[in-house]
Amino acid sequence: MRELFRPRRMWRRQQELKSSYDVVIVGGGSHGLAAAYYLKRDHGIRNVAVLEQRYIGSGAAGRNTTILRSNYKTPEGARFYDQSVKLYEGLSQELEFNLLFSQCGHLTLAHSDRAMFVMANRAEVNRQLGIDSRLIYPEEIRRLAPAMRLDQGATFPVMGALYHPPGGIIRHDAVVWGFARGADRGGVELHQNTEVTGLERANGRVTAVRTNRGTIKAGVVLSCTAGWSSETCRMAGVSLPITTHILQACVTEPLKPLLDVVVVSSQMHVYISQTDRGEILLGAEIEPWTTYRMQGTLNFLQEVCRHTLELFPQLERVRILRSWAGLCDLTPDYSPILGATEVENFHVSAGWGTYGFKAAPIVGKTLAELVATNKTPELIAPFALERFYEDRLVSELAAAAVSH
Ligand code: PYC
Repeated sequence: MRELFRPRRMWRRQQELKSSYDVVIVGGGSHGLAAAYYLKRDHGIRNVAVLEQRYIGSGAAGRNTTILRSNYKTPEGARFYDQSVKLYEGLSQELEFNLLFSQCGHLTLAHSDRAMFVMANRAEVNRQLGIDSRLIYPEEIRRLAPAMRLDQGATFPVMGALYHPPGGIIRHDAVVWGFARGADRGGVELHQNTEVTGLERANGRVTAVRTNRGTIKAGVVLSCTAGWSSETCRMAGVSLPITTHILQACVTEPLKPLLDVVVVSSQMHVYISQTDRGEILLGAEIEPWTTYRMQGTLNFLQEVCRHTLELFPQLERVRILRSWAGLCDLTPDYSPILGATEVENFHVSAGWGTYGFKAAPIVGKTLAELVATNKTPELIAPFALERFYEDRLVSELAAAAVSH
């Protein structure tokens, strides 16, 4: 009998699709699931379906390098991601799901006078918004990352770093599962293996969503499909200024604890952290060609290892276990496209490039508010699609180590 009252470990088994929902969310990744969760939590909206073409978290949410931070370049960006980190801080407790969030700190290395200048500027913008972020020098870097090579003999000697203590890593699958279970407990329906094949429109609105399991009516449609955003939005007749690229990453075999901070080098286009399992997680720059083909390359492995060994020569004999690629949807200013579109009841979360995972909770919360109130929250107003027509770009160019 007690079994009956035990909370569900994950989410309910898939049901039949209903003929209509108040809100249909396309994309069962971190953004779509967070939106579903906050629709119920903040606004009591539960007649919601999340449609995922494969399995929950099979897209960008399960392919990123798990880094969270808010040390962005623009006030609009830094303010926004700061709210996200703050929500992440309370999420394990709120979702009753251990997300393994480790605020171990984030170091962006500077290898030139120019980089030192850029980092000092970023620290200034961050600190004006109350974000903990400062320029530090080799002595302090050595204390934070004793295993890292800091001598002047390196190809790119380290002159300093932007240090961001609240940054860190979180278990990405757990974030997805936690939001999915939270949304499910609130009554939201999660439909995996449900591919959206078309959107029907009338009088400037989306009226129905066509899927491989039938057509459903929708009051509001949210597109949260990351790398596939251009395709989803095209179905609604919305054209986005996005190009799609792949980003690759890999992990080594597990090692004893070696690195207790996230290390990023913009000049070498590499970011390095150690997972809770002990693997060294390595990421590199975005591939410059546009593609939807998530195929890894040998060149990526060679380059990411070459740069990592510049900083950690002791890893020379460590084996790479796995590598993977994910899709990134890049906008011209490297900031997202978030909120309403010219189609009245069709809203988007798109254009994240490599920043999407960091933003999941605040995207979910603000999109839920937009749906519930029909008003754009002030925090996301700078990221409206119209900015590209009104020349109001929010440039996050070079706010990451991924050649954008
Ligand atoms: O912006 O922190 C970042 C990041 C890491 C990997 C891709 N982007």
